[in-house]
Amino acid sequence: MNTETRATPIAEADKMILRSTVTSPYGRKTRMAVLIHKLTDRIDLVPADTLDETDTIRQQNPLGKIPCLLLPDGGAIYDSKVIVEYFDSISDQRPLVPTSGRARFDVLTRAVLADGITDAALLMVYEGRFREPAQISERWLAHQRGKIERALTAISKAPPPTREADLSSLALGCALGYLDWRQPVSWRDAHPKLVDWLSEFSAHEPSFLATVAPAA
Ligand SMILES: N[C@@H](CCC(=O)N[C@@H](CS)C(=O)NCC(=O)O)C(=O)O
Repeated sequence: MNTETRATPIAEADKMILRSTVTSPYGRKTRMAVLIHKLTDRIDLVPADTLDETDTIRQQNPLGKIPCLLLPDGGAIYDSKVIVEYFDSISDQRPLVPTSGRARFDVLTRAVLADGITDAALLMVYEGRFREPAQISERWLAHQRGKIERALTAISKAPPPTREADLSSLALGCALGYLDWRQPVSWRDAHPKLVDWLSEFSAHEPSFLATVAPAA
């Protein structure tokens, strides 16, 4: 995946553009899927600044969120889980989301649970980033912490497989990686099963370490 910084990216005839930073946990999920699906040569990674009102990300995804995949025909695909399913649809590798049956809904639901950890962690980080210290709501932070704690407890009882990646293992790996990186909560002491899960997953899924965020 080539990285470039031009401000108004236009997809080349046969190439897609992934608008994402290398620090976004949702972007990481899609970057892992690019590697797993061996699509690196077909995609350029172009960063986006979601706080810059002149950044074209706001036209490409009106929600102004990354990741966003730009297709050569001018179309845009978001959010991260839809992008992963799109990669499934154009790749000859095993799909990361089962195409039918109960397995599909189990993986999608577990992926939503894992993404919910990231959603809550991100809100905690944004609380510190966008508010003056006096405005920070401890009640809101505790509300988000409760979601993270309940989701970690639930997912540690039935974690995804570590040796055959699917959307939910990508989402969980990215969620735990984000908790380790930004540290909105400390989770390792209370969830040793997930600590083991993460080390097994990172040992068996090379795209996880290949997409690690730069030091905070
Ligand atoms: N549900 C979305 C969440 C994407 C998301 O929240 N991305 C963050 C960066 S990690 C973002 O763009 N934040 C900027 C904003 O919310 O304005 C997905 O799975 O792609």
